[in-house]
Amino acid sequence: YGHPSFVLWFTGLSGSGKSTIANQVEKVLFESGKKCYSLDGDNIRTGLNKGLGFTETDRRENLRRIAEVAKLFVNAGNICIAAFVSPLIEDRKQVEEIIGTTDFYEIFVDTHLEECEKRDVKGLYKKARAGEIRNFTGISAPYEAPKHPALHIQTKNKKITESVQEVLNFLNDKLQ
Ligand code: GGZ
Repeated sequence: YGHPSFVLWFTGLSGSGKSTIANQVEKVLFESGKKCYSLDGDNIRTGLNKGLGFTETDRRENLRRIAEVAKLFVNAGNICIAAFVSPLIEDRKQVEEIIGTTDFYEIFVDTHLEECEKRDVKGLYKKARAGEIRNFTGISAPYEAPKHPALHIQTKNKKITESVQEVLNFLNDKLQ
């Protein structure tokens, strides 16, 4: 109550910046009095989805449960911000079906693989190239870019704050 509730679903490669952008958006929304809650690998894969890995089957189940949780947060009146690689069109479609199309906004954080790999903040790309991590998105597992995202952020030559602003502009009329 007081403001609409919906899910902002960030999809993109590991290291694309989706969590960073999502967290900044949450901060701004929170400070302007919105009820929001963020879901990401850190609070989901360590708890509810502990035990799920990165096979297609496990990712699908990971995302299905996250969608169900996101729906609960929406029903409780929140803006739910979810940041997951969610690499397959089919799986994101399942997510949208669970949450409901009218409450679901897909945001594509489009950072080229070369850039993600160059940053390699956690050293995961290096491990994936060395064959130490299997099914790594972009290296040994597919990433299917959204064809019609609600918002497409191209991060090349953009500061984080500029990408955050694009999300806030997108939300502006939804939060009037
Ligand atoms: C992709 C992996 C993998 C594999 C571990 N493939 O940069 P990060 O570290 O923090 O984000 C990635 C995160 C992806 O988890 P998600 O729950 O978002 O994935 S999915 O939506 O596909 O279920 C990365 C790390 O976990 N990670 N192994 N093989 N990312």
